Amino acid sequence: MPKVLSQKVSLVMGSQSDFKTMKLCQKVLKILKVKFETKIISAHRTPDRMYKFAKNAKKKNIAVIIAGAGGSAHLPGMISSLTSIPVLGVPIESKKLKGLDSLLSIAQMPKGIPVGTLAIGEDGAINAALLAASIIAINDKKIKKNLDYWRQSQSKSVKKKPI
Ligand code: RP5
Repeated sequence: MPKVLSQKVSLVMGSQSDFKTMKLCQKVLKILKVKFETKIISAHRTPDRMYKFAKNAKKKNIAVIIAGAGGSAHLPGMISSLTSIPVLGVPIESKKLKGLDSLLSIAQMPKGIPVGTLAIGEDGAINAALLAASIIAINDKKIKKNLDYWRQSQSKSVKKKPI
C-alpha cells in the first residue's frame, strides 16, 4: 500500500519582523499537532521565491497556506493568484497605520482570487492556525480530536462569575 502523506500547513511571512506575531501561529499548530513548515517569502523583495513556492506547494502536500504580511500586504493575494490551495491572510500590525493598511490590503481582494482574512495581529495569527487546523481536520480524525479537545479546554477555562 502506498504511504499516504499527511497534509501540511505552510506558514509564510513577508519579513523577519513579522515573526513576532506569526510565531503564535506556530505555537497553536504545534499544540494541535498539525504538521507545518515556516518560511520568509516577500512578494516584492523575493518575487522569484514566492512564485516557486506557490507553484510547488501542491506537490509538497500543502493543504493550507497561512500568509502574514504588513503594510501594502500583497503576499497573500499574490500567492492565492498562483495556486488554488486555500490561503489565509494575517494582517500584521504596521507601525504607521496600526495594521489597518494590512487589513484592507488583504481583505479587499477583487472578485476571482479569494483570501480568507483574519484579524489584525496576534488574534489573527492564532485564529489562522485554528482555522487551518479545522480545514485539515475535514480529512484527519486525529487533528479533529485535538481541535475538539482544545475548544473544550477553552470553554472550561472561562469562569462562571467574575472575581
Ligand atoms: C511587509 O513589510 C512585511 O510583511 C512586513 O510586515 C513589512 C515591513 O517589513 P520590514 O521592513 O520590517 O522587513 O513586506
